[in-house]
Amino acid sequence: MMELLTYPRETTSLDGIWQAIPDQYENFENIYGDVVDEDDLPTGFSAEPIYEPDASIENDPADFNIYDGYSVEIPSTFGEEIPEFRHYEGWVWFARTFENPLEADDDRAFLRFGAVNYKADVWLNGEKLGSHEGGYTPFSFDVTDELQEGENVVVVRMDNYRYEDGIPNDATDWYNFGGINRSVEVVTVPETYVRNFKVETTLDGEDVVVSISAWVDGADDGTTVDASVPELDQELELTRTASDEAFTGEAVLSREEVSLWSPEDPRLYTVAVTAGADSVSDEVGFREVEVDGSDIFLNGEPIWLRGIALHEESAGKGRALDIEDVEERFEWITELGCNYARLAHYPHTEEMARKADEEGILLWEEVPAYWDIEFGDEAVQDLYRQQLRELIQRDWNRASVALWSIANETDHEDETRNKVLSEMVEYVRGLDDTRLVTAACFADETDDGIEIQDPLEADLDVVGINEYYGWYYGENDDMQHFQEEPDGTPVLISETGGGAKWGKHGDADERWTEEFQADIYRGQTAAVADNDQLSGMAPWILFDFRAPYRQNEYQRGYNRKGVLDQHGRKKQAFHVLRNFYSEQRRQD
Ligand code: GCB
Repeated sequence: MMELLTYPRETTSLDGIWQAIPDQYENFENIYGDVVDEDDLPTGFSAEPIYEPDASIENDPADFNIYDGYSVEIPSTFGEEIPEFRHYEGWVWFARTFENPLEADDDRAFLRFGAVNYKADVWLNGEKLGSHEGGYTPFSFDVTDELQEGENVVVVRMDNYRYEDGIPNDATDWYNFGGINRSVEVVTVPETYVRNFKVETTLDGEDVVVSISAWVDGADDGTTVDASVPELDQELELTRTASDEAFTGEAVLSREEVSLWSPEDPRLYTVAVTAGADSVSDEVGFREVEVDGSDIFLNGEPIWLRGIALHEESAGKGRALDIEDVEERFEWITELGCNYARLAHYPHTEEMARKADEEGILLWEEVPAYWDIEFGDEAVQDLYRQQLRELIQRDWNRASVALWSIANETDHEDETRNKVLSEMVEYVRGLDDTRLVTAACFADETDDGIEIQDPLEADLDVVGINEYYGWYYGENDDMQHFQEEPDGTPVLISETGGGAKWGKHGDADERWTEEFQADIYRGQTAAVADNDQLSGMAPWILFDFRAPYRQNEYQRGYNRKGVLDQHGRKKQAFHVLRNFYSEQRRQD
């Protein structure tokens, strides 16, 4: 299944006020569940029109009336919108009406959700469109046949239970923010339309080879598909050899005429693709990222990644970031002197990658295969591939995205995990082999020092190591004992750090003080600076985030490892890291 590319299109937004009703006892299933039987409906309900109280029933109490729910703004995190449901996990029904946006009879229409955490069942005018599992990636339904003249009603049953066989599973060190967390829109397209396209850049000596692939639905033998890069005077016809394949073409440019995308010069070009009456365009940077020996290269030059990790969260808004939140995050990242950020532990809003493209920040993007996933379960493997696919097909035109991370802290002594992760690496490469595949792994302590013993190293382009020397174990500067392998796989420190309560001061050996945390950063940065196998770091983490596991007197529901607190107030470690990065920059 190819993800529908919607961003470069004009769409009809269904953001705004929706009605929402929590359904803790799962009462509503009778209406919209698989068995819709009028006789089974609780008193006060009728199936048509949806959820309207039955006027023929005297004193109809209409205990649940979708037109009389809580009014919530979409996108949003449900528990943040309705404070009395702040910690609720379970079913919530959402509904709204909208006018049919179709303009011509032969247009097709899709209903697209940016993300619903965690499961969504969707109906349009009483017809079930389908279901989706996975809280962080987009999905869409073809609604051409279900749309009716005039008013339409869309109903979503959101389910934010945590599941043992989910991805993530039921235990995470982040908050379970349920809701329609990202935008909803109706996308209308002509009968023949570009479902998605992919732009890939490779450097060959002085040549910059730009390959474009376009997936066109409804194409026949007579359909012509063209691509252009107007600023570079490029126009090419894309062709295909079989009807189930993508249309492809290649432009060979010279390095002199193209400004390659980089953190120093994040140049974007408009790339347009036309298929019959349909035309889409996007802003795309041309660049090449690869590894050679123990180094990561951008456009043929080695690069050291000065990063920071972050969750997708904003105080009082949960996971539903707006554009001001996105901008604020990049202001902090830039102020730290970063050229790189790890978007942990799941796909963040696509606005993050778009902003990173503009700002010149390389990204690590990740799916939430976190801790104890049921890797042996085939349905879980399908869900795993689905989430990888939905992320990759959403962001594969973002120059900023350099690394696809397939997992975080999974057990490398588990044979099933080793086999499945190895398969996932190949799956990712099959979708996109122009980026680096990575995972956040553990290093092991051996008689020789600290080493990577995870067999996945052999499959990955880059190994991430999560280590907490100076916090959970060991000394701040223990990473100096990390054993370099000559020409070994490049390693990024994907996590390191410690907790501090903003404003708590004391000695550097007093846990939870800013001084204690700053000292960890001093030790860690000194230990990693001179190791040839290390290609960068992304300490844990930019700002404090909600975490139900963390309940001591300094935490009270927050993981306090941020170099900022949840309100954006700086701790001392912020300055230590910024100074280290400015020193690194001088050496570059
Ligand atoms: C980790 C996890 C991260 C946690 C962090 C911590 O290794 O990957 O999700 O929040 O440690 O604070 O312990």
